[in-house]
Amino acid sequence: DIAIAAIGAGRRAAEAIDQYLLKGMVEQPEEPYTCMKGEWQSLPAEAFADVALLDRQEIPVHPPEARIRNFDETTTTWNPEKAMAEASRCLSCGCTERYECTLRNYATQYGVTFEALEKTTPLPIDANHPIITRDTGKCILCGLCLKVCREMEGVSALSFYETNNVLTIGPNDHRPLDLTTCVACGHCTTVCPTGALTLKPTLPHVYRAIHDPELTVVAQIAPAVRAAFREYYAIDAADVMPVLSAGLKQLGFDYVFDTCWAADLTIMEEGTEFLSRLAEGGVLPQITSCCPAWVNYCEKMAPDILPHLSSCKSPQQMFGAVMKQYFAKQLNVRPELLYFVSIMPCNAKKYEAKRPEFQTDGIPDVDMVLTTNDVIAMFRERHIDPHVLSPVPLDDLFGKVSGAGIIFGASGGVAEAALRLAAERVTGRRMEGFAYEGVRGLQGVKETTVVLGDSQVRLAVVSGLQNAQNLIDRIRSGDAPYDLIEVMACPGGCINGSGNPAPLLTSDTEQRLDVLYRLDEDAAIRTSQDNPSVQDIYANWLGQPYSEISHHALHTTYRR
Ligand code: HC1
Ligand code: SF4
Repeated sequence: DIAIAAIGAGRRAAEAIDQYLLKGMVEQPEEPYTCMKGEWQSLPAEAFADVALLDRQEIPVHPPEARIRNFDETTTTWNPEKAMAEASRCLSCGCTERYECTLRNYATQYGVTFEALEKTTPLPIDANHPIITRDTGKCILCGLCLKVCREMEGVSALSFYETNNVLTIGPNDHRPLDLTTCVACGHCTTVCPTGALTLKPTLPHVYRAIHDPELTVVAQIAPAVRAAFREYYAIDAADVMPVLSAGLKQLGFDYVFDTCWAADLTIMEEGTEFLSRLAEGGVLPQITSCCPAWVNYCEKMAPDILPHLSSCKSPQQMFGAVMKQYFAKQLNVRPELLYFVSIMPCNAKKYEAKRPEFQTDGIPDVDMVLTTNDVIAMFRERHIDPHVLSPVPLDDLFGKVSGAGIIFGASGGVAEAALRLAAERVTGRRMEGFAYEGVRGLQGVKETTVVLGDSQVRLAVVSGLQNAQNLIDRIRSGDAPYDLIEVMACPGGCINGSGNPAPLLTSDTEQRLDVLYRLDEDAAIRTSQDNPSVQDIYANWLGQPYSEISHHALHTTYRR
């Protein structure tokens, strides 16, 4: 019955399914939010009755105003019967948006009136992409996905095309999305107003894990999440992580860690790799590989550039390896019973976590990725208000992070963190200043030369994949005289990832950048090499940076 409701009633059934999942009453369906375009009209009333029953009596999850806004903007009192009647006239978009219906807003703005849908033959749904479902039947040809893909991300995986006299938008050559130039950045899903492009659901998996008494559920929080979370809830930057940690503990997480710790670990490995390439005549420029959309782009569009990529796993995946190979042992639990959830500003991180490179004997290092938006949705669903939470410090063992790890979330941050290590290693002296202004800021391309003792390091930092493509062209033509290059797919870096709430103004992005640099300035530890809990993991497990154990656990090879 519930499955029928899910097929029939779109958004409301999706909510119901979430609730049943929460209570462990149904299995996670493969595609619970797929809408069949008007098919619901032929469903028996009981299908709706189930949804209504949940809405009215069992778990009052959503604020009534939000429901009313969705179904009847003029009603001021929540009236389930009326809402159900309204629902039967509602657009059956089936997207997972719960509180704000962009399509309805557009419809109002453009004065669209609705008539009963005629039955049409559903167009095939492309569900092969690891993180995105594409349902062409819901497309209203607004063109926003195409615009964001081409103009913001610089990828052009989507275009207008005509099939059987029907104009639609989709991948070039009608191929499944994953087989196009799509880098899985996820930005198209954030602008699609109808659910034609949606992210595959992750919340139900996480709810299920935190309700499973057999599992130890651990979270890591990425550097750029704190900047967007601070902005969304207007809380003090210094309080964001302890408040987030408190909220996650209330949701049921057992441990909460900061990905900045793993960013410090990455710098130990990537900085050492860079110095060894410099010393031994390795492939230069070395290019960062922590942005998964950039790695996807390289594999698909520029495989000849892959030898330039650092062999280091990203901080997300390094932390995954540490969890399953080290922390699980400390806790005395089997790796498959340690469920590791990343909280990221980025949907491509979901793609990265699913890569076969990052699994051991079929057990993923990172089990599930939530975005900042997902966590905000969970807090809303469970009535967790960050403003009234008592801050809870992050858990020990990986509890200390450096400012170098925090600035990873901004374009230029990885390069600067690496310089803070390289400067000390090359000169053999402690550094007095830590800021490298030449790599900071929101410009899409930054170039600078840094003098380290008797040596010079030539750097380029690019964000936005169209800028990366220009750089690739220059590398190919021998006109890229750099030693180290940082690439982030999203303009400005992870702070602008598709999993963070969209910044409304440029000043929001500037503020996010500012927050990370201020947290760095206020940090007790400024360099990755000074992080005592990173030093501990070398003493207790890895030996030296770039050692054989590190290579096995923390490095990879990208080739397609
Ligand atoms: Fe990023 Fe990274 S900085 S890629 O932008 O190297 O997403 O925040 O988590 O892994 O640390 C994203 C951010 C993030 C990784 C780190
Ligand atoms: Fe384009 Fe990113 Fe959407 Fe892929 S996920 S189609 S790259 S916008």
